[in-house]
Amino acid sequence: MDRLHYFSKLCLGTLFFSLVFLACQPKPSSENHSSSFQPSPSPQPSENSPEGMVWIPGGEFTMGTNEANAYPAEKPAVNVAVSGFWMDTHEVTNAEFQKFVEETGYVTIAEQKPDWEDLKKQVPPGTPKPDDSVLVPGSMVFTPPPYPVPTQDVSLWWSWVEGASWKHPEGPESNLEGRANHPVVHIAYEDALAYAEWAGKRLPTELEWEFAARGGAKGKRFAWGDELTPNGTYLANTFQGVFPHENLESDGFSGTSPVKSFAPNTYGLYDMIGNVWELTSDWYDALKLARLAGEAPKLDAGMNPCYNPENPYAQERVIKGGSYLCAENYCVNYRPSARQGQAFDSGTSNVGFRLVKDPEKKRLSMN
Ligand SMILES: [Ca+2]
Ligand SMILES: [Ca+2]
Repeated sequence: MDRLHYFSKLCLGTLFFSLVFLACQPKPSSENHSSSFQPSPSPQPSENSPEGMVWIPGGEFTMGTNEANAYPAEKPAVNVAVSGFWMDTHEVTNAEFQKFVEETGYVTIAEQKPDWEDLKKQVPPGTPKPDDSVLVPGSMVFTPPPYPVPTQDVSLWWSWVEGASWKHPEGPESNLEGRANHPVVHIAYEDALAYAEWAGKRLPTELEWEFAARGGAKGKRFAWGDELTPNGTYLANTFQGVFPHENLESDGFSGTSPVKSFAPNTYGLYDMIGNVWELTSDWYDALKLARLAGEAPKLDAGMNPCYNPENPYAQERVIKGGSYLCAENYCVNYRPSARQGQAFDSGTSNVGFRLVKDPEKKRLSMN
């Protein structure tokens, strides 16, 4: 669910919703985020560790899974490799994002009035302009129903909330009091890029993110092993109970949690699994693993790098790691192989990001 989804629904009614969604997004520029094959791990550079970052050595690893009950887009498991890089130990927090906004005056997508001139380029010609009263700044907020609902219809627990933004995660009446160290949310891809430029870092590729999340373990279902809660210990902020109405908070948190509330992985990375989904720089391609394994045609230059059979024309970036909303009875996305598409122009209350940085030598050679 994203804002174009929402406006389409308002403008045209549900009858036309699917058609609008299918035709609404611009074709992205072609990008290649595939890794250069480099089988050996890279030793930590002699340069000083950037503050708040750890060295991820890279190397060859098995991406994806052959698990029978995993989603098709996570299959098959395939050997790939990434070069070493620095990575933030935790998700970007509200305090960090606030510093960026104070220094730059940046205004996020969710805080801006949607521009019909922009939106109409993404819907079929002749689509009527929605009423100005609905073209207002806002974002998608998880709004749990008080009773069990069918889990096929995400609109039963996602609501467009006017005035919701990173500063007001649940809407205008909410604020960040007591949440300085929680991950920032309601961040669209463009917002994350702006922050990254300010911070002198970049978003990780999907391969880099999955390599880092696995912490060097091979073929494990979860980032820490094969059990979700070994010896009854919660190792990530996910959703316990029956999604979406019954949040038991057995892990101690109903929504986002302060970063570093759970044990880090072997690389010293916190909350790679759970808390908030994390944006990567890759376009979402449901056949990515199959293409890497040679089981689906490779994408040629000039072809649309996005492919989502559920939304064939959607333009989405890959998000990884699942969130505080991932439940055993619903999405089960708290695994390193899990991957999902997120509309490039939308944030939600359960998506954030962390950044990476190349070692000095690579940065110099890139300039
Ligand atoms: Ca939780
Ligand atoms: Ca996370």
